[in-house]
Amino acid sequence: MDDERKQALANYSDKISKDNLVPLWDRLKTLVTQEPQSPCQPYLWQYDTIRPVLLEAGTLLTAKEAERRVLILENPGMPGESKITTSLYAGIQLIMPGEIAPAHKHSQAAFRFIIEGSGAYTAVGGEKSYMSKGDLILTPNGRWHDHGNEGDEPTFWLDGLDIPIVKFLDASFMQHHSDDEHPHVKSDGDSMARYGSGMMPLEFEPVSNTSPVMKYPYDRTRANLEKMKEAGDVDPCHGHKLMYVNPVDGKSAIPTMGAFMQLLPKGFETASYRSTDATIYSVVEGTGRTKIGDEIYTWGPNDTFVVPSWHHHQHFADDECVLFSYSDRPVQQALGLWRQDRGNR
Ligand code: GTQ
Repeated sequence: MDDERKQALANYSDKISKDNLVPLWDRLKTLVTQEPQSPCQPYLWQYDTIRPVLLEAGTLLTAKEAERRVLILENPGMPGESKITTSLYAGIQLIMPGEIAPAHKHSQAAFRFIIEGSGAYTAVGGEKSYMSKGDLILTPNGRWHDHGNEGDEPTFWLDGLDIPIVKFLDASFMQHHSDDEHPHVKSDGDSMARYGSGMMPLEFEPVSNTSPVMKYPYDRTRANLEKMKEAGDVDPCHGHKLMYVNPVDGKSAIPTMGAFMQLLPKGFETASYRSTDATIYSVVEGTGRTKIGDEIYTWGPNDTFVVPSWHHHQHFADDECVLFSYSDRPVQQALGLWRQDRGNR
């Protein structure tokens, strides 16, 4: 294109901009990319970095003052956006012995993946779920929830929320309860007994597309992975991997976030894999490394790391390792967008 036409087009763009019009021919390549182009960067947060500064926050303000005492894990590629991936949020929450994080409800769904401590609980709709390391506790959207700590240890967990998705859709509502605690009317394990053991109460009508089971305890998850390991049918890309499901429909336990747990046998090296769902990992057991693109990230228990969309990655397990992970996979699948590349394995 000659300079004269370039100038004419630039003048044209200037002229129409005052009417809030933009030529697509200047933007098409960045809007409709050949492959995912994300500002999300690979990153690893060591628990040893987070734990002491979060405990320090415990001396600076109470859980009640903070409402939720959380350090957000913010992706370095998206400063100021409170996102760990373009669609999801992650934070580490601390509740000290005797504290209560007061009851509220919101459009955002959450899960709590327990990292350290016991004696604390999350109560959802009056059912208290007590926390132990490796448990997954759900907070479906729109349900009253409060957290408390009846034990004598500080308790830490990973909060996974769909905050960026709800913000993108401009669908956020939240309310505070008139009391700090919603009445606790059901005991720990109530929903698991009713819905989570291969049986269902007669005439049960689900009230939402979120799992009615509030807690997926680690002792069960771990035992299931152990059985799979003994059976030996290992997947080259994933090791032994399970997804947390809603027993009503077999789909993701939370409709906006897929959650997974995998066991990698000692010495196992996963085959190179990529998928369009950027994935957040929390290390439960073992030490190892993950190669993302050309970079190696070395991890141990309670570390958190993020693999962006469509980045080739491989895990190397130095010990027997257990990794929890979550992503927006159910959203992409519902919209027919999800893709994976198993390198033909
Ligand atoms: O525990 O309800 O990390 O509302 C962010 C927002 C936790 C919670 C977070 C929340 C919560």
